[in-house]
Amino acid sequence: MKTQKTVKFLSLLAIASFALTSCSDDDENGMDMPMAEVSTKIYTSNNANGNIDEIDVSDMSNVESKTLITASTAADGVYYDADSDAVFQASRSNLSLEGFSNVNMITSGTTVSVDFSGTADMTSPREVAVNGNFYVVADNSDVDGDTNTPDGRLFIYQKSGSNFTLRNTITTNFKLWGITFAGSDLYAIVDVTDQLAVFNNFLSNTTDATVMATKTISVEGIVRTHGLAYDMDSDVMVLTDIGVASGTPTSSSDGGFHVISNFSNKFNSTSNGGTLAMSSQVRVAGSNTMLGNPVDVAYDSMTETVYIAEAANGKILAFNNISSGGNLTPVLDYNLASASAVYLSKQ
Ligand SMILES: [Ca+2]
Ligand SMILES: [Ca+2]
Ligand SMILES: [Ca+2]
Repeated sequence: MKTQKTVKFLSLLAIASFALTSCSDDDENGMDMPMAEVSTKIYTSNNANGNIDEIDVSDMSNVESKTLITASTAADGVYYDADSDAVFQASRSNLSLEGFSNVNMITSGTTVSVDFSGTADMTSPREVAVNGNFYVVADNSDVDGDTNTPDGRLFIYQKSGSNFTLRNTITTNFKLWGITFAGSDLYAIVDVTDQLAVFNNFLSNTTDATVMATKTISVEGIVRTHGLAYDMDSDVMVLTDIGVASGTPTSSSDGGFHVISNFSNKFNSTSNGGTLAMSSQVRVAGSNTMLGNPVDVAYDSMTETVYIAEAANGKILAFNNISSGGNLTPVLDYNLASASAVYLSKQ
């Protein structure tokens, strides 16, 4: 990613330099550029109206946002590709991937038409994880017609031009929700449990098949995990805990999230079927947090900020100063009914 950003920055510099120097190609004054500021944006999807919000959190004291009006009425699993300036989500009303171009140019409230589309293969799409041109969607519908046996499907799409083509489908022997790539490995939370699974070299599974996770561990202190975010540069994993999903008076304030630093080492040293101890984690939860059902998460390692899609309370939340955990008050409280997914993009 860093290489891509550098290439993009250099090409922008080249364009700006060309514009400034006009026809003169030996003028070095084009390098007299202002320092590029880091722009931090959050992209969200939701199950209330299916629209996509872009929230500019570069300056947390002056947050700006815009809404792209989509034809979908419910969506999950959002992703932004900075190189093509396109945003993608898994439509739960159309049961397919959909993408929208020229995001930077679109003004808030614009009704957008689908520029990238896939076939409607899915039943209940949730999180999206991207690796190159491969877009993996977790589907949490029952596979075998018996809701008493846990299972799920991972739909592997390949993006080519404006189309997503279904390459193959992997069936899991557990219920799915959040998924994310760490290099070639795919991490998946085991829904309705406190467990985290990994599939090593996930995309090497090129045919329709049932595939067992390479390793599954329990995460102490979590009731029911749902969303996850992994940052490779800092080696930090963040897992959400939705507690009780619904039906009790505390279900909208019983959530939290866990931050696991030095994650690779801790995961590798936990045996298959073993438990990663609470003492190796930091937990954020409590009455100040507004965490009830945190269904998805993104992590900014540069500012050590955690972004949460909070479904029960209808919000996008952000937390910083997370190192000691506890009952933190969010630094961002952005209303988004039935928030389902959040994605971080820094440029
Ligand atoms: Ca089943
Ligand atoms: Ca809850
Ligand atoms: Ca996400």
